[in-house]
This record gives sequence, C-alpha cells and structure tokens, in this order.
Amino acid sequence: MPDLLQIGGITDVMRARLEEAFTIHALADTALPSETITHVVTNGHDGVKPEIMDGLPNLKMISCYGVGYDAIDASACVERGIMVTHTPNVLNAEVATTAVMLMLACYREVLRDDAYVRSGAWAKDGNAPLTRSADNQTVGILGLGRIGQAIADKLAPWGAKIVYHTRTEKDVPYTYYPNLVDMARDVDTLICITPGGPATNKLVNADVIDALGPQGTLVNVSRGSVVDEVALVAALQEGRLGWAGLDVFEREPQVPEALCKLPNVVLLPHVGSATVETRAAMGALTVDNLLQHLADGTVISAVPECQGM
Ligand code: NAP
Ligand code: 8YV
Repeated sequence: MPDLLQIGGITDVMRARLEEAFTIHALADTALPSETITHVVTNGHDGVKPEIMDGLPNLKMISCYGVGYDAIDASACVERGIMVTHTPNVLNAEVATTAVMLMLACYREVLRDDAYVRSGAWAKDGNAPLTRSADNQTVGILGLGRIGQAIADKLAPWGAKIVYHTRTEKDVPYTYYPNLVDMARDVDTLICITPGGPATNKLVNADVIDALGPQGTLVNVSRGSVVDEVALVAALQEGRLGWAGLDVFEREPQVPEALCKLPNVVLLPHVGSATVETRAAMGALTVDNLLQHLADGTVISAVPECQGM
C-alpha cells in the first residue's frame, strides 16, 4: 500500500477509511520512510512546513482537513507538481454560526450576565445592567467569499444592513467599500473572514480599529494574522474599541494574558467549524480527495493555485 504521512489529528472515521488504502505514518515516527511517502493529510493549522516538504522527494498530493491552507506553500507545491486540496463549502454554515454567535455574545454580554447569575449577584444586587440590541446593525464583512456570504445570510433575520470589503467588487446587493478604513468608520460591527497569509497580514490595523471606534464590535473568525493583536488589545484596554469576539489568534494556542483579563471580549479556541456534524463532512471530503487521487490522479476540491494541474 502507498505511504501516507499524517500531520496533526484525524478522526477515527477518517483513519479507518484511510487505512484501507494507505499505510499511515506519524510525523514523529523516527523510521519515517520519507522516500516512499506520496500523500500527506494535514490541517489548516499544522499545514506542511517547508523543511518537511523538502524531505519528501516523491510527494504527489497534500489533502488539507480545513478550507484555509495558509500553512501550506501552495505556489511551491505547484512548482513541484504537488496537488493540494482543501474542504470548501461544507463548513460555511458552521463558521457563519460561530461568527453570528460571537457577535450576539458581545452585544448581549452573555459572559457577563452568565457570571452575574453564577456569582449570586442577581439575588444580592438586583437586575443586571442593560445590554445593547444586536438588531438592525450595520455589519461590515471583510472577505465576502463562501463563508462571508453565509454570514450575511445568517444575519438577515436580525435586520442587519450588510456592507463589505474585498479586493474585487462582487455581484451582490450590498454596498462595496474599496477602502477598509472607510468601511470600518461606517459600520457597527466588523466581521473578518478572509484567508490568512501575507496578503491579509494585519489588514485590521490600528487605523481600522480606531475607525470602528468605542461603540464598535470586531469579530474575527478568519486567522489571527489578519488582525494586529497588539493594537487590538491596546484599543480594547483604552476604550477606543468597544468589544471583540475572537475565534482565532496570532500565536495559537497562546492567547495574550492581557486579552484574557478584559471584560469586553468573548474568546473561543478556534472552534469555528468544530462540531461533530461539520467535522464529519470535512473529514469525508479530506479522505475522498485522497482516495480519488490514488484511484485516477484527479481530485474533488483543489485549492485555486492547483486547479489547472
Ligand atoms: P473564500 O471563499 O476564498 O473567500 C475569501 C474572501 O476573502 C473573498 O471574498 C476574497 O475576495 C477576500 N479576500 C482575499 N484576500 C483579500 C484581501 N487581501 N483583502 C480583502 N479581501 C480579501 O474563502 P472562505 O471559504 O470563505 O474561507 C475564508 C477563510 O476563513 C479561510 O481561508 C480560513 O482562513 C477562514 N476559516 C476559519 C475557520 C475557523 O474555524 N475560524 C473555519 C473555516 C475558515 P477578493 O479575492 O476579491 O479579495
Ligand atoms: C479548522 C479552519 O479548525 O477550515 C479552516 O480553515 O480554520 C478550521 O475549520 C482548521 O483547518 C484545523 O483543522
């Protein structure tokens, strides 16, 4: 059977299916048969480090268990004729739910009020302070792609006015902002859902955060690299930004202590797609891509860079 290198975790269902077609090797295996590895299964966080890719001379395909593939150098893969696949679409609804959940949790102070009940403050001090309504807000989506559109759809029942910023204008019924600072100035909430990588590094900088302002809410479900975390913490501490709901961080799983101490943030451990149902769908597509490539050299969901291969 061909040799498959596993980087990062996979589910039992994925393993059982893969074991029928491949011999699976763990990255930590000291007797790793580097010369014969033809396929890699990895995820959006671990990716494939350049030094690992360099050590696999016969690598033909990388299947990423996730849609974001910024931890894999897809251009280098194209040069070497290595196919890269990912898991678009099957997680759109789940990640959109996470974004909306973070937005609602910020507006309605879910964590503060949960603590209010648990601490006994309700009985001791009376009703909790009022919160802000999440209805009828102007929401700016940074990255109106597959997931961005799903977020816009999920926000419709809340009467949100959707506007967006991307590099290219889309054929959608929402106002387009070619300039991100201008959009941040005009919205109540900014939701980040672009890919990570150099092109979006610290796109949400101090200027964008200041434009969002003291009444503004920032939600990040994209990658930690998209937001300047130092600028974000300073703005939240100084009241220049109102609230932040974050699923992703610059140095996961490390989260700045200063962020953890703030009352005006909701923090999640990168769980945007992490439900049993959605991970099953992502896992199935990850394995289907590997098995199809093994069978006839084609794949179901190549990353854009590899679509001409
Ligand atoms: P997609 O369909 O490719 O959409 C990406 C959007 O970002 C497009 O609208 C694109 O438009 C825009 N964009 C790209 N580069 C940009 C830039 N430099 N400036 C402004 N806009 C830019 O991707 P998707 O499937 O929606 O996924 C988006 C990302 O979400 C993934 O890559 C991943 O990083 C993240 N994600 C996170 C989780 C989680 O668990 N938190 C789960 C899944 C995905 P233009 O090309 O016109 O700019
Ligand atoms: C996963 C993600 O948690 O798909 C993505 O881009 O960020 C998440 O769905 C990640 O890929 C790790 O598997």
